[in-house]
Amino acid sequence: MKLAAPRDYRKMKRWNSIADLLRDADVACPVSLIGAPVKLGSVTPGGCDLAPVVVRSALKRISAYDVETRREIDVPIRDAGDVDVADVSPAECFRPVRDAFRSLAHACALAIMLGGNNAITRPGVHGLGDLDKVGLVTLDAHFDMRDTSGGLTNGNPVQALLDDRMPGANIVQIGLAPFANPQYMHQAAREAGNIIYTMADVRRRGVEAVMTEALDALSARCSQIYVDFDIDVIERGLAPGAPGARPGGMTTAEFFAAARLAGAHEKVAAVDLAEFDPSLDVSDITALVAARWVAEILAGFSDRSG
Ligand SMILES: [Mn+2]
Repeated sequence: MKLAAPRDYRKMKRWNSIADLLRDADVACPVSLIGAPVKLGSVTPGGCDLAPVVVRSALKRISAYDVETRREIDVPIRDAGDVDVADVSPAECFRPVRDAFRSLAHACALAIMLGGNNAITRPGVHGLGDLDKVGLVTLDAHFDMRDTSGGLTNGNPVQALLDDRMPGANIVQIGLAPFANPQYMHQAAREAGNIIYTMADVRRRGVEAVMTEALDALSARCSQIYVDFDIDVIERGLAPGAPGARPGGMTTAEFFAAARLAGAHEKVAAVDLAEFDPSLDVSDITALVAARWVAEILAGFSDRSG
């Protein structure tokens, strides 16, 4: 009996990772990535500045092949490096982060910013342009509406944007955790006109329904949408490297589904991942969550028609 020649799987054996999609800073690509390692001004001081390096390294462990859709992600990513903001306050980082992110976002369809703490979100949103026309979705356990009179922190980017006259109706907040926010902030968010979905809303309706409704609502009134993924929206046990995370938060599966929908939406021009502190991580759990988040954004982006 003659045996068929074995297929040469050695030729197919290459492990393509998401890190293999990164290109140099001078190469034009549909998607761009920049690090903004802001750590000062954190309500809980830590090592959020370490995240961009750790996430890029973890991308090597994320295969570019999505077994569920049977598709290999092949979107090249312009890696613009990191803005030099590890030792400056949120107030001082505003201009360099906004300007770097603005030039990045103008040159591509989707710009990804790796924090850093959540103070990166205000300059990121300004980088897209006129606040009347920009929508913001936050996935965050917190309103991030601490008073700004004592200065900018990672606890007040949303309040700071409202102070900048961003309309509350342009802001959707998803995943707010019980017993993690004060009453006055909820009141202030409602009075500003922010659209609010608590963690219970996400659980009852499903993250896809909530995220789709949020993006549709902002599409109707905004020309571009920025989605801020504060990793502390995730259940603390599933994201130990998120200093603000609490038990009872979002599952990683829900977080990934939300990321894929954000990546797929034509009006989403920018996304950020904030509040990952590698110095608190356990067994690389949060690093791998953050790295797969990048893959999910890209998988969504690959679904765009244009
Ligand atoms: Mn936050």
